[in-house]
Amino acid sequence: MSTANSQHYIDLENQFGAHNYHPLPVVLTKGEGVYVWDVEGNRYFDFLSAYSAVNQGHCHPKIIAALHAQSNRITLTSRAFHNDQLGPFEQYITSLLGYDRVLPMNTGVEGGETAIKLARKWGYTIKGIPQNQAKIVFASGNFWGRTIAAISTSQDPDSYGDFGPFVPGFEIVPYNDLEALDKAFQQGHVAAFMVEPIQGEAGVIVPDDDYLSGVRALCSKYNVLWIADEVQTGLGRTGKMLCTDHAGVKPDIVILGKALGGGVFPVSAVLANHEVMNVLHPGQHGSTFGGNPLACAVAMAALNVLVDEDLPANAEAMGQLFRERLRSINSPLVSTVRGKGLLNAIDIRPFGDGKTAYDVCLALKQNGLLAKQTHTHTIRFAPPLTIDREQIETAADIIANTILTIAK
Ligand code: IF1
Repeated sequence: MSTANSQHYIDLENQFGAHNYHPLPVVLTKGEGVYVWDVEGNRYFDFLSAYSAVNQGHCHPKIIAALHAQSNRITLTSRAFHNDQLGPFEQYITSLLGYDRVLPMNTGVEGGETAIKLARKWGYTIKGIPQNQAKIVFASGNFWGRTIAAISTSQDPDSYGDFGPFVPGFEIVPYNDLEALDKAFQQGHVAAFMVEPIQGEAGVIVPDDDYLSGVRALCSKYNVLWIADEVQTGLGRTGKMLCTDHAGVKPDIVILGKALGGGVFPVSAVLANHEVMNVLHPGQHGSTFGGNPLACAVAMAALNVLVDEDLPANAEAMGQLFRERLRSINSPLVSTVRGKGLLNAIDIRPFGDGKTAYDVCLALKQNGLLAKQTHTHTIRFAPPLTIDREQIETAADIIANTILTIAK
């Protein structure tokens, strides 16, 4: 356990770190499964899972074992040379998810940038779009990271404010609106449509049941690549291995990140079939750490855990139970409950003297559960997918009791 108290660590961050976050006032020092502990020894349910990067639970023994074993052999070779982990990882993930090829990167946003480069190059060299006229369509409310390209598609002033000028060739259509998408595609020169199957940061926005199949049909009709950003929704989070599996449709490009690294290492990946992936030739894309042997060993263990423990199915079952419990909370504070699998959220009506979802999160922390608000009135609940029935019921009780007492 740490020797100093929480305030000591918070003061250090305030004095020496950039203030680009406003964390909940808790200092974590240990994680195991669905639980984390602060430096005072208090235990909490982790209902954020590092924004769905800890789907397999904190410090999963099989993932830690893979990390240790590989770290004692070789950790980084660069792609200037081959290594004995990359090929097996590529074979495993492409066969598991049903694509011909994979391009490994590190962070989710690098996955997004990679997908956009692939789509643009495919647009020029295969679809025949005139040079520098390729358009990529995004959905309003999207969030795919913090790079200049990623904030160029954002409608959130906190994301894009004072960071211009922005990347050209991006268009925005309303989310969950097939008519608007059809119209955008009719303008021509569209290389791709990039969209989250469920919008995470926007507040766990679940589209209509026919939206994803409609996206698939329109992209096929207009010869537009469908890029599914599954960085947050993928790898079991919504009750299927990929969120698009709920609709039984296959995007042309899938972006994975977060839980691909098993909560211990940054690993992202872009999957596509030959026609798309083969537009890239040596020297046209890459990254120092992309596909490093340590990342590949950890990612194979992370995927193995999802499959061996059937975590997508557990997420589906525990998610249904969780939403039922949340919907039974009889409180004027809760306006909506929504989600799929173990990606859920509730909207909190302002209460007391202007209190919001953040105040509910503070109270939840006092009661032993860590969660994060998004956009003032929404609280996202995303525990590790390893959570069991007893744990999800205990956590739901904590949430219910907190909400029922906070407004008194
Ligand atoms: C932060 C949000 C979540 C993502 C989707 C790509 C990325 C993300 C759908 C980029 C990243 C993270 C970023 C992190 C907090 C978190 C987040 F609140 F910012 F929006 F999850 F909702 N696609 N999301 O959600 O992946 O480059 O971060 O590995 O920036 O504060 P990354």
